[in-house]
Amino acid sequence: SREIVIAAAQMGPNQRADSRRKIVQRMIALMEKAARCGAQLVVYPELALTTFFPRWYIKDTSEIDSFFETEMPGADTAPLFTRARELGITFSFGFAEKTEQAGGVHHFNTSVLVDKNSNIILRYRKIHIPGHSQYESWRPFQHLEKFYFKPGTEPFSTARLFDAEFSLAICNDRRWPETYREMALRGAEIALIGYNTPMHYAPMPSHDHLQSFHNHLCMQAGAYQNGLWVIGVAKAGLEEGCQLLGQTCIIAPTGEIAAQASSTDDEVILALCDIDRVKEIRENVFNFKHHRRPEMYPLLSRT
Ligand code: ING
Repeated sequence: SREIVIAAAQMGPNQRADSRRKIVQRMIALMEKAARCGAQLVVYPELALTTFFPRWYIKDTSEIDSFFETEMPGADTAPLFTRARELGITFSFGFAEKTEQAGGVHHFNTSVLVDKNSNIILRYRKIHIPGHSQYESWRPFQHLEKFYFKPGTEPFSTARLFDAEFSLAICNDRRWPETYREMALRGAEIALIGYNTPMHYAPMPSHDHLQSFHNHLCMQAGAYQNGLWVIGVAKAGLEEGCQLLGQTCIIAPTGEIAAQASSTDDEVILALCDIDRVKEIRENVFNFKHHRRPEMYPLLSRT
């Protein structure tokens, strides 16, 4: 069977003053711990290299740019790629990406999957950008992802690693059922999803106590309804005064939580993932070919 030891490397808070170098050192320590435990793949959170800066309205463009990577790997991230090569570890992490494309400069909320030879075999740019695009004074903190990031222009895609099909998603993507269905219809077997989720959701404070329930509800449902392994990895803890949800987890295609973090700090959790278990779902209850009726869902992919 196709068994892979997958580690989720939950990260505690990245404070605004934390240097890339210091954060990358923490990521390397997590990778070394995971490697000691037999991990073959290490999954990090969304925006792993910086604090969650969309919580502020920053006007100064040079300060904004200080949160973005213009090359991957760059000087600050090269040590992570080097250490991974030495350990023979594949990994995935999220970061703010500034790129020159088609004559323009674009800013994306990006994640990559890197093989053990430091090749970036999959690059994903966040499709579902939550929050708002203008400063809103009523909020205790902002969620200005629509101000800082351009939505991804490529659909979800897959890459092959360890004889299995991987797909990437980021944070808010995990709340949308379309994310998992599109991935599964494209043959994905494992979804790697980093997130930065505040415990306080300003537009609906009465839902604050539901943040961890909704976090697992979405990913467990996505896993079960599409026969996917889902690795959900948090940046957690009190980050610049904002409490971020932890609850990092590795979810089997049955929807069961196979491993879960129990802190809101840097923490490695692992599971021995038998990828062939996706068949338990894909060849039975959610056998798309035999049971799915796309002709009866005409509105589902209508723009
Ligand atoms: N953060 C949050 C998320 O989707 C959010 C935004 C929080 C939306 C709570 C709805 C409810 O987890 C990011 N970065 O998408």
